[in-house]
Amino acid sequence: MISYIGVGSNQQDPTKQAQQAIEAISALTGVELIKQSALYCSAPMGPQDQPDYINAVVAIETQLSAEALLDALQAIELNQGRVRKDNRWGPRTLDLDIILFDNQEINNERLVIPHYGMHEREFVLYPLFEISPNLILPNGTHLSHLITLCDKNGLTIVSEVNHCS
Ligand code: ROI
Repeated sequence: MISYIGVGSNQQDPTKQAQQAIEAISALTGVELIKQSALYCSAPMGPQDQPDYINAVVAIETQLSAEALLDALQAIELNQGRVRKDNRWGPRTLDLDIILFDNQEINNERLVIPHYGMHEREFVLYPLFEISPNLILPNGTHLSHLITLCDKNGLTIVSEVNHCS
């Protein structure tokens, strides 16, 4: 089953955090990394008094259940120093979100898939579009359509001439 994971960080060397997280995901038992997007620099969504974010999306093939995958991703977050505070919209060392899981819609206490915020998050849609331009969501919406509705909001691909955080 193909699943897409969003990676985000704006603390403690975000580029390194993102790269290390992608390596950790690819090293998970029962997970094969299929594709990874470029690293993007994005303005913070939420309170503006926090650094820019590094964001990326990876496609994986996995035998794990969505819940087991979530457990594994949360273990990676903790291992990279994430402290779960009362900071829903605040800075984070590492955020790993399951954006899509197979073609499934999941809604329980732990998981809402497709990710509830993906439609309005340029830092999810554009990296996703980069690696999967023909993607269709479980409800039949084409990703290419969502992209036309979502402003880039200054999103840039990270390169050596572009120092983000
Ligand atoms: N803003 C950006 N640009 N990227 C993120 O990954 C991100 N993650 C979050 C909030 C605080 C909503 N803002 C973000 O959790």
